[in-house]
Amino acid sequence: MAPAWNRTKEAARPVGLKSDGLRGSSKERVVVIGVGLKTESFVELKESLCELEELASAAGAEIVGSITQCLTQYNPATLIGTGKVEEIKNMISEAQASLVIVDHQLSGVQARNLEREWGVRVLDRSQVILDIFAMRAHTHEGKLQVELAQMLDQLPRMVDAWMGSLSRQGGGIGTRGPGETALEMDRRRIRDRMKLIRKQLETVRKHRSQHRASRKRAKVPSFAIIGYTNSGKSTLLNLLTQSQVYAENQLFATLDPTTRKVYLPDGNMNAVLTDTVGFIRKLPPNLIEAFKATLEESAEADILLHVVDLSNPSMLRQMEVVEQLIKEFHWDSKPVITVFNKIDSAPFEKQFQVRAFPRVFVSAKTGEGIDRLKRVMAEAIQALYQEVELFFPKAEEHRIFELGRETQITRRESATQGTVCYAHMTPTLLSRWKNYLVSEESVERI
Ligand SMILES: Nc1nc2c(ncn2[C@@H]2O[C@H](COP(=O)(O)OP(=O)(O)OP(=O)(O)O)[C@@H](O)[C@H]2O)c(=O)[nH]1
Ligand SMILES: [Mg+2]
Repeated sequence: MAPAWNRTKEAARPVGLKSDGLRGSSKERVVVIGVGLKTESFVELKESLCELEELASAAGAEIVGSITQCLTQYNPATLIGTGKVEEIKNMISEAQASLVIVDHQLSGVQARNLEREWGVRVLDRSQVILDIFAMRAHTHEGKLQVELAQMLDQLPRMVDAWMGSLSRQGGGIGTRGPGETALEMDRRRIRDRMKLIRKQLETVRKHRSQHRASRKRAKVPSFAIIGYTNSGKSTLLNLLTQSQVYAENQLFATLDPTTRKVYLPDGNMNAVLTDTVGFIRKLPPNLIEAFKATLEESAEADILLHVVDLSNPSMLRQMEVVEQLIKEFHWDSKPVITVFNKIDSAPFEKQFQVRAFPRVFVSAKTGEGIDRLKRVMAEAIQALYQEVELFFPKAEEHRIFELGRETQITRRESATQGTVCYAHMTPTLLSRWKNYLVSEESVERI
């Protein structure tokens, strides 16, 4: 079987682990390797490796060996040191493994060199995550996004591996020819397909944004449920909205966003709640890029509900990972309610370990704490809207009609140069209308 980085035709299907019997009876025997620098935290390396084992199991593997190495610097040819390569070779043959997964990004050259040394397939963490995503993608949109992520992942690896083989031949004369053409053809085919997928995804994005716009016109506040994978996001959505979306004890059970109405009796108001794909440490950047349409659902939400698994021993690190991604996605201007879930299976003292505010402790399984969560959500909506003053010069007064469709205009006053409007705004809305905000300079124009 061709290595993952070279299996261009299978892009739409799982590329990493066996796509046939693995998810049935015969499990692939896998050795996992944790790699880090000596300057980095060993605890983090171990936690990440445990997570990789879970990921591999989720992809249908049986872990038959696990090993770590802390290096002063990475080896460009094999990532890990030559002694370790030898040690792992023995481990593979003793454990009769057929696949090795490295908990670190591998270049095409490194993957190919290691495959040669060990005589088995070698994958990295990103490829396993992509593999799980490929397995879980059921909708047309989900499948397209996974395929795009896999292609984005493959392209540099192909070039990388090819360049590696050229350098071993010494480069220059004799290195050009049909091989290069084949690589070019493969790359061109992938690029053409990527172009097509991107076009199709653009249509999906447009469709979604029209939906969101109509919700905005109806002035329905929105919440996005985000958090580490398996923290209980979908279970919470089901409880809050009496829905039946798929929730299971597995990593990345949810891929596609689901939006449902939630009624908050305390504030006597409606809101919408969106559940999306979970996060994980070392989330492959290609996945983030490919899942733009999905992530936009959260990006457009007024308030974030960050669901944290209080019973997980790595809870604090998981929170850090999510908080870091919130920053990376530029969602940090949004209000966040931290929802500590699974209180039914966490020791009570754990509730004193956390510092986030505002926060709510719940069990999405038993329903404990849900009424308080709804109250906090209603308060957050009320706090969301601030009244701002906007000035529209005469030439742009037509935009007041548009504003009125998006939010409530409480007052209008005619001025010599245009119109002043007072309107209720959420931070998301405000960022779109900021050019009209009354500032010191605009006071002079009014
Ligand atoms: N004990 C306990 N288990 C819970 C609670 N909430 C969710 N779970 C369990 O946690 C597992 C994951 O739940 P999901 O709702 O699928 O988690 P998720 O965050 O949507 O996960 P992904 O979609 O995979 O990212 C399931 O087995 C749930 O039954 C809770 O409050 N207490
Ligand atoms: Mg889910």
